[in-house]
Formats: sequence, C-alpha cells, structure tokens
Amino acid sequence: MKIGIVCYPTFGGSGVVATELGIALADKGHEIHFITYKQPVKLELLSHHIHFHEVSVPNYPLFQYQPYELALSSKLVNVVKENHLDLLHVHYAIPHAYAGYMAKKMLEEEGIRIPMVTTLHGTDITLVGNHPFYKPAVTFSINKSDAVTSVSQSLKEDTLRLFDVKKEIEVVPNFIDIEKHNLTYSDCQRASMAAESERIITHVSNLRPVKRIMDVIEIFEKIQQKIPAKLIMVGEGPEKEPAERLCIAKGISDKVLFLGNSDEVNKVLSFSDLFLLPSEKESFGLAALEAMASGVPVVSSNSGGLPEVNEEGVSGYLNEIGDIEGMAANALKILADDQTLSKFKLNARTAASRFETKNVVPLYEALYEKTIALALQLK
Ligand code: GMT
Repeated sequence: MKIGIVCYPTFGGSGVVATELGIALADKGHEIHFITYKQPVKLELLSHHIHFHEVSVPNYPLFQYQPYELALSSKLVNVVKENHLDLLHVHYAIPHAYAGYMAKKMLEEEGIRIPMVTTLHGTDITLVGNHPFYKPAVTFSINKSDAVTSVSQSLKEDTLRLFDVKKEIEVVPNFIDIEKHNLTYSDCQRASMAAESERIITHVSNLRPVKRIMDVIEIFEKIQQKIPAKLIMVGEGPEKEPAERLCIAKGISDKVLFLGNSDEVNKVLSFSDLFLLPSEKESFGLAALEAMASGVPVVSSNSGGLPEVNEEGVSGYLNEIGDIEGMAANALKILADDQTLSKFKLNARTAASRFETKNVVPLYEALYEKTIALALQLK
C-alpha cells in the first residue's frame, strides 16, 4: 500500500508512534510518505520506501497566525496526486484530521477518492480538543474520518463521553520494538550518573503541567530520605525551571540531573532502576511502556490508559493522582532489595512484550485494507 502519514515531527508520544509505525510499515514493503513541517526526530534514514514531504507556511505580515492547516491540506492534495497514495493516516486530531478532510474534499472534485484514518492520541481529546474553541471542528473531523482509532480503551471512553462521535472507534494500542531496548551499559556510563550504591530513578516527558513534575521531585525527595538514590529528568518543557528551583529549595539539587531532550533515552533507561510517571492525564503512557521494555519497573498514577499498560504489583504500582506518599512507599517497596528489584525488572519486560510491534502493526494493516476496500465500494 502507498500510505501518507501526517504527524507532529517533534519529541512527544504521537509523533514517535507515527514515525515508528511508518518505519515498521516500510520494513514490510509498504511505501510511506511522511507529510509534516520538519523531518520527524526519530526518522533518521530515508529510503526508497520512506519519503518525506515538508509543509512550508510562507510568512505573510497580514496574518497574525500563519494558516498551517491551509498549507497542509494543499500539500496533501499534491502529495496524494503525485504519488498515487491509497490512504492517509493522520495522527493527532488537531489540526491534522481537519486538514485531511479538506484535502479529501478537494481531491473528490478531481474524481480522486482517498480514505482517511484518524488516530486519537490523548491531549487532542482530553486537553486541547475538548476546549469549546476547537470542539465543533474536532467532532466534525472525527465523524468525517473513514476510520478512527484510539491508543487505549480509556481514550475511546473519554472520546465517546466528551464528543458527539458517531463513528466506530477501534482501539489499537501503542507498540514497542523490544529489541531496541536490549541495550547494555558499561560501568563507566552508569558511573557518570550515580554511585554504585545509589538507585537510579528516571522520568522522561515534555515536562508540561499535565505530567505533575513537582510530584516527581517530591516523590524522589521521600525516596532519597530512605535509600541512596539519584533522579534523572529527561526532556524540556515549561515545568523544568520551577522543578529546578524546587530541588534547590529542598536541598536535593546535587541528587537530581536535568538532561534536557536526549536521543539516548534508551541508554539512560538501560541503567535505570525505577521510572516515575505521576501524570494528571495519560491516554496510554508510551514513556512508561518504553521504560518497561528496558526492564524498568514503573510507579505511576492510575489516570487514563496507564492501568492498561502498567500492571499493578507486577510491572510496578499505580496510585491515585497526587498520592505522593503512596507512590514513594511503592517505589521503596520495589527498590527495597536486589532480589525484589530483579523480579520487578523481569516482570516489566514481560508485561511490555504484550505491545510488541509485530503484534500491533498488523492491526493497522488490516484496518487500512478494510478502509480502502470500503472506499472503493463507494466509488
Ligand atoms: O505525552 C504527551 O503529552 C505527548 C502526547 C502527544 O500527543 O504527543 O502524548 C499523548 O500521546 C501518546 C502517544 O499515543 C500517549 O502515550 C500519551 O499518553 C499521550 N499523552 C497524554 O495523554 C497526556
């Protein structure tokens, strides 16, 4: 199949999933066209199966806001026509599903019918899309998609609760290439982060308020009062500075390393002992799955789709949002002794294997085939 993938190219769950999906589909012989404003961060290599089409928005002083949707829908029309695409798969409803629908309508005028699959990722539904300024357009573009998927059962339920959606929503979970998480580390790499006697706790995110970064710091503060430990914070975002200030105020800044955005998350995970994800909302928690795939147990909140990923008492523990005491106590249970920690590490990897690429990508392929066949019938 010839598939156009529309996504955000930046660090962040939906862009990573879309990119990994494109790479996995290209490995299976499909022709993949990424259409976005920058080459996706995880897309290192272009090949004869993988193409990248950049959407540029010319800057015109009349506009206070440059019209990205307009540029994207025009680009989609051209890419679909020039490359004879069979299907568009848009990740994150805003504004991708909307621009995709406009492109479909323009193409129909020329007798070209292309089906569109929309994947809902989380904040496009629970945070941003739900805002009254966007809601009518998001509802419209979900209902006008030829097929809709969500990354968890929880997100499907949120979508049906928050929007007047008439389309069937199929749950296709996020996925992971376990082999890429088979990394080993040298003593010297670990030693650059922590002493041998210290446990390494890690958090990876875009450091936005929804991730409850201050909870991460407070949970860690309690852990390090009981056992020697270091906290590694990976990512950039608005909560970074307040978190750094909190570490200074608490007198623990020598135990917390802020690494910024990193291409070496898997390396950091390979020597981590515990992952913290106390988010306010998390439709799936790809970061938790990546940690588990690296054999790192997870202490998380029980929000959204996290209970579908992190298995209570097996790959880690789940607490109510904001339960700092509970999360610290559960972290200490896991880190208590080497034997318990090893058991949780092993379990985390086994639990992650439920989401292996080879089990999930065929679900998308089957959906594409069904959607294309339906579109052909309607011709
Ligand atoms: O985690 C983020 O805030 C980034 C965001 C995104 O859309 O890039 O992540 C969402 O999509 C990920 C991939 O499907 C999910 O794993 C995250 O749970 C989800 N984030 C939220 O729901 C807050």
